[in-house]
Amino acid sequence: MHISAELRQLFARAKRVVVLTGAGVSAESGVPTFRGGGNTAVWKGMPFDVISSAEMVERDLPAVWEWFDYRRNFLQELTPNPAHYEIARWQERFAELTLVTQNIDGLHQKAGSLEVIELHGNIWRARCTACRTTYSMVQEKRPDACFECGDSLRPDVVLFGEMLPPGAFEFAAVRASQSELCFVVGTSALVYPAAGLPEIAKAAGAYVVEVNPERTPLSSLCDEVLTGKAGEVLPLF
Ligand code: BV8
Ligand code: ZN
Repeated sequence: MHISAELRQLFARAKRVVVLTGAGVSAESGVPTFRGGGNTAVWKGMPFDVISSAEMVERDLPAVWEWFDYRRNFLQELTPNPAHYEIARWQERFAELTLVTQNIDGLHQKAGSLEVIELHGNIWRARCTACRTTYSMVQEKRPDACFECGDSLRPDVVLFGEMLPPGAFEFAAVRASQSELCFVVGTSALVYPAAGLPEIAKAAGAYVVEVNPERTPLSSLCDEVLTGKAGEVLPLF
């Protein structure tokens, strides 16, 4: 895999950089990806986009908690990989780095990234279904019901068919429209509106770079495709 001289020069002088990550950036930490690579996260025979859907919260909230409790347990032992640490270091390298992730695993924060825009929420937080009060599950168990209003709690994660956290995508879109350089790392670019961000960056004149062992629907739009694993490619910068 070759990094062009043009990209190296741009990387050296860029001020406004956007990084969009997906499940692939956590793959080398041992987190299963959703698509491709054969280890799709099917659980109890239910494909993830069935159980991670808004209507499952209505239909069977205990099953949704079972699914997310299982994944949190699995994630408990995992640690960031070189890709997460490299992206955390980029906060010092650029005047304005915007990290936008579709991941809910919290590994970017564990690696030291600050102000992470989590478009799909975070698996370590529970949220009240009624008043949206949130409760951290990093150190403690979630309460049985909301302390504020008594209603039931759900994972603070954006499920299929649900709106993204208010303002998250809009803020990310503004940063993408102002960016000079946009890295798209470890995403199959199938889920919207997240997958629309690189298109916004491209339309604004940013140089768009994809880091992925496989090609995606985004590859043809990119200025440069670095074919490889994030944990191996990002430390080359
Ligand atoms: C919304 C949280 C609107 C839960 C997730 C038809 C057409 C277009 C759109 C739609 C449609 N039908 C429905 C929609 C909308 C839908 C959508 O886009 N569906 C897609 C699937 C067609 N979107 C939504 O529902 C969103 N909400 O649109 O609301 C709305 C408007 C008004 C009123 C109400 C609502 C909400 C989407 C969020 C859903 N939640 N996750 C959970 O995690 O369980 S999405 C889920 O997919 C994950 O969050 C994940 O982040 C996301 C994207 O997946 P990726 O991150 O890309 O991961 P994936 O496994 O797919 O790919 C991994 C990649 O890594 C691969 O390319 C692989 O090659 C690469 N890789 C592997 N190893 C490595 C690597 N790369 C680098 N290094 C490696 N080592
Ligand atoms: Zn409440």
